[in-house]
Amino acid sequence: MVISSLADSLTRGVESVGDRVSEALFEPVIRLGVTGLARSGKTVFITSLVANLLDRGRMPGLVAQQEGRINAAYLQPQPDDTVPRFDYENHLAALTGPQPHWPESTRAVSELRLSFKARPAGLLSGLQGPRTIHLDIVDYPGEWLLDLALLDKTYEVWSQETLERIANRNEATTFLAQAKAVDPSDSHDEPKAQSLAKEFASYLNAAREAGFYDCTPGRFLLPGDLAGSPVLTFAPLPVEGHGPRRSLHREMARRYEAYKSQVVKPFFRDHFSRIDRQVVLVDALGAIHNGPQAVEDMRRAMAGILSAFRPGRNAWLSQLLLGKRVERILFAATKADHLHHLQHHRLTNIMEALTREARDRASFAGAETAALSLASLRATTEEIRTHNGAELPCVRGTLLDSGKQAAFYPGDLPEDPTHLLGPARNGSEGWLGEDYEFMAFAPAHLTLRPGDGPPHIRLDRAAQFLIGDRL
Ligand SMILES: Nc1nc2c(ncn2[C@@H]2O[C@H](COP(=O)(O)OP(=O)(O)OP(=O)(O)O)[C@@H](O)[C@H]2O)c(=O)[nH]1
Ligand SMILES: [Mg+2]
Repeated sequence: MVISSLADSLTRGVESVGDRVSEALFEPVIRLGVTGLARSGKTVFITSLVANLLDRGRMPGLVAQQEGRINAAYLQPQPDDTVPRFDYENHLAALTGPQPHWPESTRAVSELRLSFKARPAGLLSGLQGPRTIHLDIVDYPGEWLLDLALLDKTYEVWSQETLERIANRNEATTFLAQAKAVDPSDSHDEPKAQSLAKEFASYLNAAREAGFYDCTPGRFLLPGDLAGSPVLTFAPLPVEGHGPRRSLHREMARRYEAYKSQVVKPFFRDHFSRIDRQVVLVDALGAIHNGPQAVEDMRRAMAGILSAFRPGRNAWLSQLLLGKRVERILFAATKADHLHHLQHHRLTNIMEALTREARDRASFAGAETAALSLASLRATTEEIRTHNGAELPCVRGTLLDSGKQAAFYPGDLPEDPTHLLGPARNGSEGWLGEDYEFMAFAPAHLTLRPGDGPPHIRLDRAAQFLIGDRL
């Protein structure tokens, strides 16, 4: 245990020295982490961001672009040979091809390197030629960050907390019945362990479908090549003490520990520890549509995610990071093209309030944070419609289900975000007096002018916050 954490921090030390040397002497590298819970819009965000950084006609908010200092941007082979490449070309073809469609769900880590040739700002700009700056974009599931909380917990504590939290969820009924029916101090029985793990995984999947955000351990949702292996064959059980040798309890606890050391820690060591800038994408509109419970869950998940960025909270992680920290974190509400721009500031207010609360809750001191609402790929146009004598700011687009064009009014977000966050925290069943509908739109047919990337909302502002100061 001690040896492995020592080794971790040594590797990290050598690497960061290497990073710093190459940064000082050669070409600076910015590692931008892009995360968010399932379906929050990570793939579309990265695809459109890269397309708009390659063709910057729609990026006036990126200061280096506005000052004419970016001479070129181009894709390059990424530095990490064992991480899958982000499939930029195929995702872009899906979004902007003759039959535009949203890209497939991804759910694993992937990476892409974009390099800039840019002249420095200010006084140096006339004296120095263009420098090369690399932007390494790393896409990873937000659920993996929530797994950090497991590192502090024993199997027994985790079991108890999980069983309590899910006790009243319909999605968990079958699993809970099964967990109650076993005696964890019975001797270990593999088919029983497998059946419990399988039922727990189907609960997690159903919970995620139902809009819950606390669906950890994250790898249960996206097992990949770990499917069926012992590190994913455990489940929370009503346990006390240590359990007798060779019992189901002991074996479950052993696997839970293996999950922590062989799944959670390697992710933090190999990916998380190297990130400089981070964007956390949040489908806030989707949560609002799902009701107060979902909004409250989302707030908790944001606090959980932020606590991974709070240095010092976790001894293992602080040792791994050796004082290095993520410098900037952007919390962005995605899919803002579901709202007329008259309502965008309200969505931003909600994100700001959520971020603030999440920060307070994680008693966060560290990175610079900001909140924003954006659309990575704008799928709608705006129009004002008169309905019962009132003017409604609507958006128009192609409905994903039927392929028909429709104008759509999603409901009136409150000017004061506490009108949403208050009921969410107080456990209200539904929103008072207002219903929030959000339709799924298909991506629009595009005819792009040369030099323009795909249409978006505030992607340039997001890019400026995340990397603008380094260009
Ligand atoms: N209207 C609109 N819809 C969007 C936008 N971005 C994402 N979406 C919708 O959100 C869905 C999920 O987007 P993805 O980018 O695939 O999300 P993800 O986070 O990569 O999802 P996973 O890979 O499943 O975790 C898309 O299929 C679209 O329906 C946007 O800018 N505008
Ligand atoms: Mg994806």
